[in-house]
Amino acid sequence: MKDIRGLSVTLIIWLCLALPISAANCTASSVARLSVFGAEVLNVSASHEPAFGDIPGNDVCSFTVTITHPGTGDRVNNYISVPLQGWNGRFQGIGGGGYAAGTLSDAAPQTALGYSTGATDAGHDTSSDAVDDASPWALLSDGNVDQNLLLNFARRSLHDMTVIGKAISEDFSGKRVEFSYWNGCSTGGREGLAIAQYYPSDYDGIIANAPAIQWNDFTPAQQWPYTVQNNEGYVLSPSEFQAAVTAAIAACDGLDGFLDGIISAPALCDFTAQRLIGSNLPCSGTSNCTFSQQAADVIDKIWQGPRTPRGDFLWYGLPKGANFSALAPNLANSSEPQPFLISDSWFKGFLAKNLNFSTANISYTEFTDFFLQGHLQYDSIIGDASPDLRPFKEHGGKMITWQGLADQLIMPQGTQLYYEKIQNLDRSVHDFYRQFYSPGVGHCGGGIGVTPTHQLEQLRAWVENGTAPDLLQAGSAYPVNASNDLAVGSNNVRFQALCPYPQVSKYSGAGDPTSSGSYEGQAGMGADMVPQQDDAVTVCVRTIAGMNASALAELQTDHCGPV
Ligand SMILES: [Ca+2]
Repeated sequence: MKDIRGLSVTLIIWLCLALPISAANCTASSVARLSVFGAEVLNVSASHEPAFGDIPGNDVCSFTVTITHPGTGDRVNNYISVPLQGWNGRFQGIGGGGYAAGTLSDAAPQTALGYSTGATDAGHDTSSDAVDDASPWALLSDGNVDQNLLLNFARRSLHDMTVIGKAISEDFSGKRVEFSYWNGCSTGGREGLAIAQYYPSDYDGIIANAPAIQWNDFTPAQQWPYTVQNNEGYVLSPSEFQAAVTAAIAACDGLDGFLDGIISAPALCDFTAQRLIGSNLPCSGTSNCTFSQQAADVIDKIWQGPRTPRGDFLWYGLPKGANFSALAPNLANSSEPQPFLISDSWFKGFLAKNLNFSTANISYTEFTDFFLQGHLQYDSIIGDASPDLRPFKEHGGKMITWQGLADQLIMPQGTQLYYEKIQNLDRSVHDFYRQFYSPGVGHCGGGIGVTPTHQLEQLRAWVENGTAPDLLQAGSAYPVNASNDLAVGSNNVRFQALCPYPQVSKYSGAGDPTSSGSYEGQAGMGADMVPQQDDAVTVCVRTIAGMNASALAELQTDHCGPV
């Protein structure tokens, strides 16, 4: 009898687990276990969304959980979505971009894949305007930074959301979260690394792409092109910028051994704009028809990166080959230089602490002062570059970063420097954290180079099966030697596996570049952005003409040479 009763209980539990959750269960009362240490839950609401994100069949229950940290007056919204059917037992935290702590639109494609998802607004707006501009929330009053909302944005809200997201996933489904993943790029990449540092047990796997870590270095560095143009009294035209990018690529393309319109060995590229002086430019109206000494000086200062008035290093400049248009935008019918909105907002709100402050008048000396003050005031809040990842490693966490080597917003040199610092503390970093760099690719994508195609799947294989990503599968919608303006649609036509840093991808120099048989690993010069003492590393390349079954098998079984 006892055995039969036990069997019945087992059967009932099994039936409950196997049954899809009814839409009628999608109510706020269906989740009971919401306790967030340090916060108070103000409200929970639930809504059934049969086509979440306008994806047919993406049938989810979406919860909005509003919390506050007592005494602060903040109201933080957490957006959790759980599939009604086919939940895969995995929770995925969704990263943000710019000043938005979460990108809500990124959740729906992931619930369609079976994940439950979570994103937070960290107590301030997540709309597209809020991505570029922190002014609605930066200050409580002039000179008075809202440190609480900054802390929310930096890290606290990420953990709160994760606690809430896991609890709701489990309460609503009646099953436990088996694995959890963070997925983000840019601000989302910074958030992933902040979680690894501050909340090392929150996630089993973290995607931290093009991470906005070293916030107090790269954010002022984003303002450098604007400050240089103002201080030098010279506004570069789009044709001058483009001439510099085109000439740099032409000069340094072949240093990696393969003329493909991509600089894959940026550390070897010593091209300067001085070589362009006197060359012809496309011109119209009042724009210059000849490349001037002044234009060359301004571009070389931007490439060099921010320096103190006496020339001391502050941070890296834009990689050669990266587009200038993001950090040095041009407005039609304007003869004034324009700032990058995110860094300009940081200078006004958090450094000058005055939304009416004119950043156009910042001298080189004042720039250095702001740079150093930023470190002093905010490194402990939003530096996010502690290299000590031992607790994350001991938790068993695995992490992958990829970044474009032509990133036009966040200097990949900083990301590599961070990896070097981790490695200096822990020589086994490769066992739990790997970085991959995509030549010819911009910030979180864009450009003619290859970008990863199966990053989350490869991270899952590492976390759940112990299959480490010796190569990261990647693809490009552009054929070899395509120009940026060549429209080829959104489907990938070329595939290549990226090697983990500090190994690099390099063409062997012979044969058809669209045939995998033409490629082999060989020794060559490193493409690290930060020059190393010994720059000779073993490199490997596998370019696959089509992502067919045999190509995938090759990617999954092949290995790069030793570091
Ligand atoms: Ca090349």
